[in-house]
Amino acid sequence: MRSLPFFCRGEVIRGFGRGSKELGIPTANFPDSVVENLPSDINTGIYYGWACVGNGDVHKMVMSIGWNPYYKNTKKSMETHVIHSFNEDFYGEILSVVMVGYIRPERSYTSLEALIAAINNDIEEAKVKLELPEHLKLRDSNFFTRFSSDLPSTTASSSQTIMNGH
Ligand code: ADP
Ligand code: RBF
Ligand code: MG
Repeated sequence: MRSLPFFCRGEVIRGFGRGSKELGIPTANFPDSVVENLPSDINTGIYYGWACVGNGDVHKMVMSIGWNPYYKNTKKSMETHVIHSFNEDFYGEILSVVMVGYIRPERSYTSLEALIAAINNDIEEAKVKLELPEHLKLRDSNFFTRFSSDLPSTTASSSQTIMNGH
């Protein structure tokens, strides 16, 4: 996938309200505008990378892009599970992410337990892979440090365009 690493950011919106929190794995959903702007070589499936909420710390993340075959969604979604415990929800905040690697395609599982186990495997894989020096470098990129709600939005979005041009 030529487009990796892929940098993007957007507002955290309400998802399907299916309560992935009940699975113990909340996912922050991006709006349609972000999903529609994905480059064509970013396939559906599960990715890992770095994420930051507002101007907060940068954490490891896993992301699912697609139609959640287990649930047979009709709408393509892009959902990020940040590997960190937050005290509060952050709907309406700006989530910045860099997708650095691909893990696997989305699958339909025969039980909810099997889906949860697969997601927990993805989280473990992401934790290990992100320790590689080439990935740690992206955590420190100025894509995260140059984003501030104090900056004019043109500055914030032009840094995103520059980063995706590598
Ligand atoms: P929804 O269907 O609205 O996306 P979820 O059950 O997937 O609902 O929960 C997602 C929400 O949980 C996020 O939008 C965010 O506000 C909150 N949240 C709390 N902790 C996390 C986390 N570690 N990763 C992602 N979202 C989290
Ligand atoms: N949904 C699927 O239907 N199949 C999958 O293989 C799948 N893998 C996921 C992997 C990760 C790391 C995450 C965060 C989500 C995944 N999901 C998958 C999406 C999951 O079904 C979704 O987050 C919940 O339904 C809540 O919207
Ligand atoms: Mg969600």
